[in-house]
Amino acid sequence: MAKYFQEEIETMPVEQLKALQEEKFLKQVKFVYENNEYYRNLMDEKGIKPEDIKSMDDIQKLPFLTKSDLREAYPYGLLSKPLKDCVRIQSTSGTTGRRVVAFYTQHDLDIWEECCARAIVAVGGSNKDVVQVAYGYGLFTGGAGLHGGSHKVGSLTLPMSSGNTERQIQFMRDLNATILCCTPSYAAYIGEKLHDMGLTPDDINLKAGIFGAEPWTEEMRQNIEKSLGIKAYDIYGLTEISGPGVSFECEAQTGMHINEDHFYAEVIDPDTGEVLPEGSEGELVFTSLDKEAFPLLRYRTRDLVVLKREKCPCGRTHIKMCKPKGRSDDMMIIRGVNVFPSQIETVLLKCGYTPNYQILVDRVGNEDTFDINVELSEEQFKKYREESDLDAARKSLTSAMVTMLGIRPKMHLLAPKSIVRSEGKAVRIIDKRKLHD
Ligand code: DLL
Repeated sequence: MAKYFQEEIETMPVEQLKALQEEKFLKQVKFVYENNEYYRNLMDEKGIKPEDIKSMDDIQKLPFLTKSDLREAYPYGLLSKPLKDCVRIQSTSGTTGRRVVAFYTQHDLDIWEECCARAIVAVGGSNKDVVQVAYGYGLFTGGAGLHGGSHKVGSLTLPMSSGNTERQIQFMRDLNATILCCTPSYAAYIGEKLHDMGLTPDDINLKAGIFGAEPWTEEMRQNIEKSLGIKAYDIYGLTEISGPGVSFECEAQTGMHINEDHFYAEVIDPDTGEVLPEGSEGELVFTSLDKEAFPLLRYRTRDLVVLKREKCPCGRTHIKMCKPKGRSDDMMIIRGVNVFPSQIETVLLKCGYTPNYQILVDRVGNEDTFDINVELSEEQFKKYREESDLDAARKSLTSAMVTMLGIRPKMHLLAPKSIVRSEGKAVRIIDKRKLHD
């Protein structure tokens, strides 16, 4: 079975890969300057002409682009091709402010789908597989991206979209799905539902899952692998840069290979914008290298990662990024302490709790309140019959949280099934302080 979708590119010697990136980058800058007024103005303001960009290192002369720039340019401001050459629109979910709309030419779609195809082949997918796509279809890129990738691989594609979980399981069984694609929180829910239906992993044929679109921890990976009897792989991407498949995990499951022939990655200090050396944690910045409709130069993702180029047992040479710790704007500052939802997830799962939780932050007077609701499993619920047992469990979980976070949350242990399940990206944080500001 093929190990790679595009072997030559995926295993290209690093020096050659870097030369390819540089060649494409110089062309991309020129293309953008010539075809996009917004960029031309931005570069003119800085006094930079495409001729000043002579090597990959010169990227540092270019200004960063942020989400608010994209919102300002909505909808057509960053389009670099005439609309008649575009064939697709996708969009971010736009929970805060205006949506970002991304445009694709056929060439852009091909690149994007090839990146997703690489991810599917990396988890052992081939034309013998049945790929169940349970990411949402529509403006969200999850469904469309993995769907297109599955077609490119030649797998039998099951376009379920998200939701209707019992039907997902029925189709999964009846049609022998072997690879499941959805968000990790939805995968956890499917695993739970399988159990509730009296079924076990032996009743399904899945071997792997490609899960992304939201942060998830190693503990969550183990939980999903066990409940579905599969190997769970991470996939990362963002609408602005194309969608899923900007990077993906291979069999090593130790970080995601960035598709460097299409996307150039930098890590910067989010406060100063300084480019950090490989191995440092910082904000991920992407430059597209060969996009047509919606090329972006130095786009700040707000995702916090570490990049590492190391010899990978899978044979791929492309640099790896660690699991994003979360967006810099997902980080909560509670009573002056930085808190990430992923830290809370780690503690919960390590202590044997379910991945069904919600974080509630508010401000009363001048003080932050910090509550975590976590659901008990049926077994725990039965076990903790006495209030004193429940109290002891709550105390021990609280102290594990204090050790991890450095501050004390108020823990609430809830009855099974009391937190709404997610079929897409889970909403983990309710920060009411934002309403007061
Ligand atoms: O979430 C694209 C996608 C779809 C990726 C399906 C993977 C699978 P957006 O809706 O534009 O696009 O959201 C992008 O989601 O900047 C990250 O903050 C977060 N994100 C995406 N993948 C991961 C991941 C899609 N594997 C934003 N781990 C990104 C952590 C992720 N966060």
